[in-house]
Amino acid sequence: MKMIVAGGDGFCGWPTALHLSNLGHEVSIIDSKIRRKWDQEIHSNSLTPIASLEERVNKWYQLTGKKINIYIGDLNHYDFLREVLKQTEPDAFVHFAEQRSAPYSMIDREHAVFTQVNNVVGTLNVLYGMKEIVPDCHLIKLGTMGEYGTPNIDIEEGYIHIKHKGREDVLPFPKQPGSMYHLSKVHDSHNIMFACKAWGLRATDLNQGVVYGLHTDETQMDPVLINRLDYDAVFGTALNRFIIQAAIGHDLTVYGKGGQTRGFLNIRDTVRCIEIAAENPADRGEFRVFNQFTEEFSVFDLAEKVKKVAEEEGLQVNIAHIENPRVELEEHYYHAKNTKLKDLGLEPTLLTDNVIREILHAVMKYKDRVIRKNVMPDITWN
Ligand code: NAD
Ligand code: USQ
Repeated sequence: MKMIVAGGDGFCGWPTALHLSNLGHEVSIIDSKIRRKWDQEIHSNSLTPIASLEERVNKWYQLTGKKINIYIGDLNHYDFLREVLKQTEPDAFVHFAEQRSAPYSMIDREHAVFTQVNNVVGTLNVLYGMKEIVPDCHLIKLGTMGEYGTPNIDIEEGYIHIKHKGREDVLPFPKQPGSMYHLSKVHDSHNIMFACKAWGLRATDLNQGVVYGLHTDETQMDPVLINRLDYDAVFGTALNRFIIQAAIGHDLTVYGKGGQTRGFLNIRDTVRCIEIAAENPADRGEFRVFNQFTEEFSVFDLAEKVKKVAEEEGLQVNIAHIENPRVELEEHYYHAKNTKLKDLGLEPTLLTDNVIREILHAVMKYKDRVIRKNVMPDITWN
């Protein structure tokens, strides 16, 4: 298949581009490289030293003989996007290219507006580009489990069967997102659903949980292919942050009570989920939603798991309940369905002690790169 991976220089996109290329697909990356500029803006860095995108794809070619094309540009620039679609004529468009940090979107009005314009307009351009140039292309869009929030009922995969005043229907599951970033994903979902209905496009919205880990089989092939790994309070996410905090002797930063429960998955499963979605495309006119996570954990449970493994490795670890910078429930019901990807063949990588140990060992190599002042959160929701 001919595939575009938009956001292919990022944490999920880079390993996905390699994985799809390794499977024999013809991969083209679109990325504006803006993620690297956000590191400069917030004076932070990837824990791992990452090569330039050009060096990365050259090394991949040297190692495998497989060519990944790169198109440097912004999805918000429609003329650029049209040109790429015309040149590549993709069968699938994998869309990771958004501003994905909740704290970044909550810095101030400018960052909220930027996040929503970047994400919503970028996705709208992809929809119009597909309609105009490649109407049969399958859009595989990264959404988030955070679109649903934490309702006091089970979370279904995209749609819920409702009986109301003697009538019934299958309707989109209610959305209660928890940040300006998560809201942008809800807006995207609505726009994609409408485009599928109105223009007969085909789309899969992957409501992904929090991704942890770092390596995949492909990124491990050479140090130049290493993935980025975020640890700071703006872009770092719960489990990866805790492992890195344990490595540098920092208290594990559980926000508030720590009963916040979310869906999680290993980056190795992210790349496999994209493969599965691509090989089983949605029908024309279908807006399909998969919940892309493998296990549910509360943040306090995760901190305890990390503490146990790190102590077995001879590290001293303290769990701190710090004041929660976010507005969110710290104790709540959480149970979400995630059967659709498993029905299509996903075999989950579970979070065993050994998986945590492997990530910890990988992280220890680079722990001196951590800028400690970036670990504690300073962006608040209110
Ligand atoms: P990332 O920030 O590491 O990568 C995103 C990439 O997209 C970056 O390389 C950036 O330069 C690029 N980009 C952003 N806006 C762009 C634009 N307008 N035009 C072109 N390129 C642009 O993020 P990630 O962690 O790889 O996340 C990828 C996607 O997966 C996001 O949509 C995110 O919402 C979703 N997701 C991530 C996680 C997670 O835990 N990392 C969990 C659920 C969903
Ligand atoms: N948390 C802590 N301590 C930390 C960091 C986070 O207790 O040091 C808590 C947060 O308060 C929150 C939970 O952990 O309750 C998850 O936070 P996170 O920063 O790990 O993840 P989140 O902000 O939700 O965002 C990440 C990605 C985003 C993706 C989302 C999936 O950055 O792109 O959409 O995970 S989900 O959480 O399912 O919405």
